[in-house]
Amino acid sequence: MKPSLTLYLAAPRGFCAGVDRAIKIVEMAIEKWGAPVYVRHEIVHNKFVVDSLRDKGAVFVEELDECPDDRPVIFSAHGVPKSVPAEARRREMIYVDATCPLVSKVHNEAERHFGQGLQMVMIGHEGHPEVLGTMGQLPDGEVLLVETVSDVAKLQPRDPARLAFITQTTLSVDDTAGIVEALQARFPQIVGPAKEDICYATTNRQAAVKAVAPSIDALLVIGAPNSSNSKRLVEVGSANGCAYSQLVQRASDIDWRALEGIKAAGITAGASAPELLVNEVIDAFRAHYDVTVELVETAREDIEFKVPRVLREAAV
Ligand code: 0CN
Ligand code: SF4
Repeated sequence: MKPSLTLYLAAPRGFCAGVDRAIKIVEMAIEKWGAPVYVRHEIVHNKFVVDSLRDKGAVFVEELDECPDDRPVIFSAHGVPKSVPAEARRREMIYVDATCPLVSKVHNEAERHFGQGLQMVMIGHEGHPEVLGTMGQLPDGEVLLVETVSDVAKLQPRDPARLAFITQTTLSVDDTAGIVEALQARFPQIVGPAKEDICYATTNRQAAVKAVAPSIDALLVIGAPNSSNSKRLVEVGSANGCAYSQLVQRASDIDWRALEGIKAAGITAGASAPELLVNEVIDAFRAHYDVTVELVETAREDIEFKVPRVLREAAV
């Protein structure tokens, strides 16, 4: 007899519109131009996605100088510094930019503020490709990075009265609110978006975790260790009443010993994690427990982003 367990499935979870579009771009580029198609950085932060695209003919590299001039290259969903497409143009390469439109929106905000002579404060995680891409929209020194509330006190802007802020799209909604508050307290004239630049997918997935966290003994977030939005879901779980919140890439990562004796678990997936892996985890639970699945849906999503025109044209 297996012990009984209620499995709460958070919704929305998994693929967002930007990830869906980015993966389609790689697939359609391979169809149009044939293999190999180069991809600068993991198209989205998921090993399973990257491995399956590699099987179809994608070659993943970190930098443009690893790509030949005569093969197409795709830029990942996280965005790239301006210097990258500039270099691709200089080398007369075919490139397709899979930057999520919601990341491009932040790039445009940065440009607009820069055009008005404002220096930028970016809230984000140092070294993350989206942060490198967004900071790389403007000349060096124009974007100051803060990661925490205490970083705000250390800022040394050129002119405290001429500042704007922008954010990474995949941050913790709650932590970011605290940093924005600190910025506004120190720089009352700072210009910014209504709240921050966190995207709908990040916001919705965190809200769904908040809704399930109080009813569960364990939360499993399906996602990769380099996926910012997935890691934030783990933090939201632990901050909202589920002390055992863990990131797992797939079912084989689950520590069943740690789950012994639990009555209820929650499952969610980061924006770059395929539903196939969610189903794999549910099946693994079924092998260990007598499972009842309950859906906890806090929002519906119907956003879709078009692929760039060059890929919508007939294949050559
Ligand atoms: O996991 P992702 O590839 O990226 P981050 O959460 O690390 O930014 O998910 C897609 C998000 C974007 C852009
Ligand atoms: Fe775009 Fe948000 Fe998805 Fe990133 S997580 S690809 S910003 S929709």
